[in-house]
Amino acid sequence: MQVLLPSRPAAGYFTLENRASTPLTLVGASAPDCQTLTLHQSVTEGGTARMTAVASLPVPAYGSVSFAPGGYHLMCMQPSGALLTHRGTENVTLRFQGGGSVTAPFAIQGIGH
Ligand SMILES: [Cu+2]
Repeated sequence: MQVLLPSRPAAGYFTLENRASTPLTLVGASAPDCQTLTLHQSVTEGGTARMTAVASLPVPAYGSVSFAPGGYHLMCMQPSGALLTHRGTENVTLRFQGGGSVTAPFAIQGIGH
């Protein structure tokens, strides 16, 4: 999770790998120190960068999806707790269509890291 400024939204970057023979659809995310954690995509149109919310994101069988600056990211609104100390990890839960979920620790980084 990347914290830009306290009280500002934080962004989460990761690579989601699907090692199964069936496709997955990511439908949501949550973390204890985010009031909401939503799927976002950065897009550049006519030289202007903006973000849009993504309702769901398919992950192909044996494929992966990258969440990276300039593309998909998790947007943490109203970060609190560990996200404000710029240290440690935040347990992020990813939810998939069909009811499955996975929780993984995300390293917390302040700006400039
Ligand atoms: Cu965003």
